[in-house]
Amino acid sequence: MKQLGLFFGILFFLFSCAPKNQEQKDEATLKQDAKMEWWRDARFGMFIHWGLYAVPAGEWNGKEIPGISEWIMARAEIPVKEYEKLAEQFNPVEYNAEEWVKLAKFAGMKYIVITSKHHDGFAMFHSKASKYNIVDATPFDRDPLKELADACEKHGMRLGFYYSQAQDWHEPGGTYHNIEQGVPHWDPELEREPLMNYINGKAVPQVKEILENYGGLDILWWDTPRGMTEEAATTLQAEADKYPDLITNNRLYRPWPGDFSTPEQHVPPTGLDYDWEVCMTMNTSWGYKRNDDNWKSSESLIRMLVDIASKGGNLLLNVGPTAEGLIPAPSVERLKEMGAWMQKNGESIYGTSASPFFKLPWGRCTTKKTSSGNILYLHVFNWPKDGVLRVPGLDARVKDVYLLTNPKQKFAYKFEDNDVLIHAPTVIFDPVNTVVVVKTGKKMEITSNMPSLKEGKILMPADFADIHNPGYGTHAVLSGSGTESLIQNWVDYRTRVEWMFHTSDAGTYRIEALVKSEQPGKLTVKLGDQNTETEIPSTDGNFEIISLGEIEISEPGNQIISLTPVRENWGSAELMYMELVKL
Ligand code: H79
Repeated sequence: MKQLGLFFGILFFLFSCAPKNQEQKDEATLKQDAKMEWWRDARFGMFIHWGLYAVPAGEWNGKEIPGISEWIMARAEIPVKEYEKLAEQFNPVEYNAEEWVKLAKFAGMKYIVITSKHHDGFAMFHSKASKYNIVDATPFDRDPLKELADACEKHGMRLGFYYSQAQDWHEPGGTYHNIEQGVPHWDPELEREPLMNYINGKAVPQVKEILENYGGLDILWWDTPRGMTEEAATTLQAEADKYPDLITNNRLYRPWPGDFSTPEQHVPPTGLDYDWEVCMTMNTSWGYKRNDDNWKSSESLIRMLVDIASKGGNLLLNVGPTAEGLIPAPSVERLKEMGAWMQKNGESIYGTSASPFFKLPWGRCTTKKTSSGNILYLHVFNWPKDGVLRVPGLDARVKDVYLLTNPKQKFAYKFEDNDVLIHAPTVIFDPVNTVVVVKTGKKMEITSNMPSLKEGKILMPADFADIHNPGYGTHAVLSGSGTESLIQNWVDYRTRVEWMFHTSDAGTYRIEALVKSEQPGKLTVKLGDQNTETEIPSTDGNFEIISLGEIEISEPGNQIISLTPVRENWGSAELMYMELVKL
């Protein structure tokens, strides 16, 4: 095993992707590291979508409007003057900023980002630049963002504001979703003006207000640069630049670096080589939507946070408070359950780095470097039924193995070939995620367990795949682990399934897969610049080994192979593994 690993030449060194030595870094990188330090350590924040849209809560004139609640004005094509009237009904007297901050804190969140103005153009703070704001236009005579800023200050919570800089459906110069296609604004009464009128007349003054009046924001979160121009972007960026510690995202313009990138409603399958934050809803809508009961389970949310941390990213998890000013009960329940887990296991999340392993069939890993060595936090989602937790390719002096929630609970371990086998009693400590801590010496090397050529075959199980789901759409999911792992609910034709593998032999390979499908479909198999379309027959609801054609590998080494449905010919499929057979 060991020789094979070396032979493949795919040794992965721990922290190989982590920052270089301090001496080697230039001044700009050091400054950026210092600015991002708290954010990188935080790992978990609360997104709050709160605005006038909480009043209709997804319904207009007695009809349910499809889609996300904060988009109701555009989706139901509500005229500006009519939408404005919602302000008269918006009186969130139950709002208690301190309760929200305490809840976020209990959940283990280290920062909050709240909508100061969404696409509807309504400011949730007292603005002198536009009367269309919560203090001047509603019966609620308070500035909720001032109250939130004070509560955050009091409880040591970092604070950011979301600001929709481009889309402003209320203003003659603001943009809207289909402006770039030349579609007129749905309200003919709203006479058009140049973008810069709105930028200079409202966006810049309001951005100045939020940056100046709320005790120094930590984050400014731009959104949807539809219809933005470079001039508009640089004008706004000039305001942000006045605050050297301010962290901003990449959504001011397209493309735009910002300080971090923002996968929305999906978790990237692997880490990114840039700071990143997944923003995610607990149900479907961001803003409060009365009939949106599509709640994710607490278990899947905890695992999502762990998954993201194991890839080196942050999770900004959303709540959509009601028009009364309350965070909906299902959200509170989930945050409390996440908090219960985080209070016991937070050490394995905060300030950790990405996993040094390729894939771990039983779960995830996060790491920390200490003065005396390394800590591996093994997050076990699927507790091993055979009592053996295999840590693949770990070459290090193991000093201690114990349960994070009870350090007195030690685990026996042994080395076998290149792996460390931890003796895991059959009792499951935490069915959601048990964290086993492995302390090692300073020297630690990890050999990748990437699928590779063995006896003429390369086996790529479902749980070694990277599933690239679209943000808005149906998500394919992975269930089970090891030989029981399975990609299910592969319904969306935009979902791409991809494997990385290694081969020591060039040549022709036959592709086989164990698939279940109800109806025939078509897939594109892609490797390098080879694209071949191949048919998937109906398997009548049974798992069958099917052939996906042949591919040519011209050079040995690491490869990526992907399967993408052909749009017109896709129903759904389940997949257990793919195998390449050397011809
Ligand atoms: O604030 C949240 C969303 O309101 C905002 N970003 C997050 C953080 C967002 N704006 N646009 N999108 C997300 C992308 C979604 C676009 C769509 Fe549509 C909305 C697809 C379907 C509804 C707009 C309406 C474009 C097509 C129809």
